Amino acid sequence: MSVNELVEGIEARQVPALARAISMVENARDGYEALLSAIHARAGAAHRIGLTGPPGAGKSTLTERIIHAYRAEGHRVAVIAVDPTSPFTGGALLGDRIRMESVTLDPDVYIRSMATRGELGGTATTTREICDILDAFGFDRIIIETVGVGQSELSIAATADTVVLILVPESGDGVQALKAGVMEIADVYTINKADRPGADRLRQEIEVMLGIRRGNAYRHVAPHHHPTPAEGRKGGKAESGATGTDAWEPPVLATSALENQGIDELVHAIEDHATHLRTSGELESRRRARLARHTREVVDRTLRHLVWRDRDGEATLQNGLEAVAGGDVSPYELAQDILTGTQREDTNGR
Ligand SMILES: Nc1nc2c(ncn2[C@@H]2O[C@H](COP(=O)(O)OP(=O)(O)OP(=O)(O)O)[C@@H](O)[C@H]2O)c(=O)[nH]1
Ligand SMILES: [Mg+2]
Repeated sequence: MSVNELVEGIEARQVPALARAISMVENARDGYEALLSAIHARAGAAHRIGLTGPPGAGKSTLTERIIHAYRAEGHRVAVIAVDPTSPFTGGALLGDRIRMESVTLDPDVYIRSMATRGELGGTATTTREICDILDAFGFDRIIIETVGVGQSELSIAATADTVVLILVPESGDGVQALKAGVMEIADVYTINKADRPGADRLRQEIEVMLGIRRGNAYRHVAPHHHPTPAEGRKGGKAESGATGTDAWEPPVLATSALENQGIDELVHAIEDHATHLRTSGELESRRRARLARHTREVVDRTLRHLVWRDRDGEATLQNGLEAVAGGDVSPYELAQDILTGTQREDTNGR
């Protein structure tokens, strides 16, 4: 299928074209950037929801519940399950597919798993691009499920408009996760497995923690100055949720995906946040920031591809390593060779 055929297929909402387009982007096959460029103008209507939390927190079970809730409202829902730990597709994700079977026969639900590949990096970038395709295809709610609360998972979650952090009573890492910088990124918290003991305590702990953070944030604001909504919108501070009269206060919810409890409240919180983003002008500024970041990342990725793939940088590195180890060539000279695509033939001659 040519790029044009894929674009037409996406416009005609043909699932095979969608699947092929996603594979093309995932594998950075020839023409993928032309494809993304062609569909770019069609994307932008979907609300993107990042769902993250420790392994086994119930993210997939919760996702399935959220899909049902959205379908009941007539939304078209796509899910990308990103597996940052496994270099292969399948495995745990196959498990997800089986669990998701109650929704996979619905043509307005699309579930795709994506394995992260270390080498040339950029999982967050690729995730964003796959979201663009799903968005252009006509899914209006896109859920991105990532495992873990580390930096790379958070950067993937940050590709979303609304980030939901899922914690569980027994994980005990609720407060830890907040310390690790999740606080800055989560828009909605939910304690899943609330059917188990300890959920209330964790919930309170997190609420207290969030309140303290907010209190700390206010210390840096001049005492008698209350920013108007317009100021809050224009200033960078409103983006962090710390200041501004219309700042978002992340709710801390409790759910039981297993017993189907608290799902409506969770979906409402996500939708409230979506409304908040739109009405406060933050959606616009977030998306602008995301476009800037994305463009930078595309430049970086192109450079990496140019140097390491097209100019065979790794071979140049391996060839020159002996000379560097022997002290004849400095790493900086070898780096220059890699950047310019120069093979160093007589490494002993210098
Ligand atoms: N008791 C209880 N168990 C739950 C709940 N939600 C999910 N589980 C169970 O927790 C286990 C893990 O659920 P998943 O939905 O696969 O969790 P996950 O976060 O997607 O897991 P990974 O993707 O492997 O990190 C399963 O056995 C679920 O049945 C819940 O609300 N209460
Ligand atoms: Mg899962």
